Amino acid sequence: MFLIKLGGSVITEKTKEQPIFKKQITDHVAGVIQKAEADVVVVHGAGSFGHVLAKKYNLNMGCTSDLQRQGFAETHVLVQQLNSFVLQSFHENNLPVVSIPPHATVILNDHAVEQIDTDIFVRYKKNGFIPLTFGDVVLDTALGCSICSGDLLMQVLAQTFKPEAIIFLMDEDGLYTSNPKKDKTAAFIETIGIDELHTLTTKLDDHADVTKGMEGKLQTIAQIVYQGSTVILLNGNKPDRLYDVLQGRKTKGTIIHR
Ligand code: IP8
Repeated sequence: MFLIKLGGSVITEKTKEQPIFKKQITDHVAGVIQKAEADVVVVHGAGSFGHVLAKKYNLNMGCTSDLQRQGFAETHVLVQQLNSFVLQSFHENNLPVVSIPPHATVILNDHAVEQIDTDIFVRYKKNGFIPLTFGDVVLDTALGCSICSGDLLMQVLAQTFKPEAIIFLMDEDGLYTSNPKKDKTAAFIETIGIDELHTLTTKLDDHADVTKGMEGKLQTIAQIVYQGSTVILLNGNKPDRLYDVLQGRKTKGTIIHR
């Protein structure tokens, strides 16, 4: 099976303050998963539906004031809305998808997983469903509340399902030696080991979102690869590449290995 993360920058306009869902591209990704008849578990990021408010109310630092609790609720409403949009898109593409919301199934303790109901994912999957979860606001024993990123969920679900490949769909073709949006000399990386990954993190960390941006993402990916899985980074705006991977074919993307 494949574990797939739809990055927030693929399914939302992440550079805009206003939450805008990118329905067309989400439909296209869902259509590719349907066409490939792939066995999948899907996670999606929050993009502009989560990071703007989470930052405004400093939610990753906890919920200690009434204002932060209001901020938690406001963020909860928006990420839940995004999840409904993604759910609808998958459903319209005839995928038997079911939403598993982290705010009701995950408890963190100072950002680390204290409790998560992975059994519900396993059971839905055994019954032929596609579990769909997402970056969300959650309870945190030490902090009151914090943010559970989709990347953290990928790490936990990778341990649970031991997928043949773990795919991150992002808004670039994969990794580059430097930020391709700023540096024209950036060279594309087809394959990289986790040891070298550490050398890239600082160079790529230009946009800090509440879950530590690219640096946080690469740290989590390194953990996933360390646990024994291969990670593939693909351009989510070119869903045919996802189709190739789901069909076991080679395509343009970055493979991260031990
Ligand atoms: O986009 C963040 O999830 P991510 C979730 O996967 C919130 O990092 C609520 C900001």
